[in-house]
Amino acid sequence: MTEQERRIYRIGVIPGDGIGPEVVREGLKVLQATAAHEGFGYELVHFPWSCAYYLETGEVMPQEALEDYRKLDAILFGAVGDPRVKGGVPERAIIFTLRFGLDLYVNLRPVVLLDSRLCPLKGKEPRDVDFVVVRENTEDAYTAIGGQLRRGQPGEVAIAEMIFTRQGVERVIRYAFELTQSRGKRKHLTLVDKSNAIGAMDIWRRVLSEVASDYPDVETTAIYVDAACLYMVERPEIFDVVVTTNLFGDILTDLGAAIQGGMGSAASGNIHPGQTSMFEPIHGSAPDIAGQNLASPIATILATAMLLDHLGESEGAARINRAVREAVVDGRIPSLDARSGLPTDRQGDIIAAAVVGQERTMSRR
Ligand code: GGG
Repeated sequence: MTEQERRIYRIGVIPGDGIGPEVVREGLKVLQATAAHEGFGYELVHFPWSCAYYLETGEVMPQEALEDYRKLDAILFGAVGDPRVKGGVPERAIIFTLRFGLDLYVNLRPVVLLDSRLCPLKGKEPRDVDFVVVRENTEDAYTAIGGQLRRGQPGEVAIAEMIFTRQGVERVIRYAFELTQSRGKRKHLTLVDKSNAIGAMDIWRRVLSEVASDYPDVETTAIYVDAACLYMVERPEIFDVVVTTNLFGDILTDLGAAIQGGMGSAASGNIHPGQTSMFEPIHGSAPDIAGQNLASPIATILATAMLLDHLGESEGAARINRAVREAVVDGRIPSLDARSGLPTDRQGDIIAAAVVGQERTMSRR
């Protein structure tokens, strides 16, 4: 193979705070093993943005960083948050700047139970918890339209507007339809909203039914978010693809993480199809266990698989997903939280070895 024929990707890396650097290290270890096996190359571009950087310099992430990101194929992000910095500051400066600045309008969050022992729901098997949430990622109450009046006074007023644009709703619904078709499972798309109480949300139902005529093979249902919470616990098997608003998607996917085995298992992609996109575990920086080699790197490793899928390296992505599934099912990875008894770096070693087919030679700690 000539150098020109070789696929070479530029991947940005933002480890962030707390357990972020530890879990990202393992994601990169698995990336390296997968690249060697699949025959693609990559260049890593490291960024220091974090609360630690903020405490040192007074800035979390410069706006100009967006220009650097546009030259990349994808970004792997760990986590931000530090007890010394007010909550919301690093999230807005890094995560929201990336999502809004790069117009990453899809937040893709698979909810997949790998083994029944990880599920807190009685009698549920992997076939019952296997769906994906498509969360709109650039609108809703996250646009910071609103404000505060008489802050801190008895007559204080706080306003946060929920913004839904026709273009924003339609593009994410179309993405969800395409995904439902390509998954080839039940071809069922569920819209989650609260249009009975919040009248403006009926834009979601109207756009869903208009766009549905372009996808006659996809069956659709629309349910309210309160019912969605109930069904996710009582009968998660009804879901195939879920499309929802930014705020509801944020909340629902933490519930999704819980039913698939915990926050250490939940990966996500912040995606603009065909453009630089960002992949991250949905968990935060967990400062209480940071630096102790205790955190589960599995969510970050699965986010790395999503990143490869986005780059078109679907075989490499599938290898990682298979390696994780097998290691969880046969107990080499006993759980997906900090109580697994298996150090973070050993878990990365196990998955990296499994990706290249050496899993049977790896010994338990
Ligand atoms: N990877 C997602 C992420 O870092 N989210 C930020 C967050 O949840 N911060 C609060 C925290 O770390 O507790």
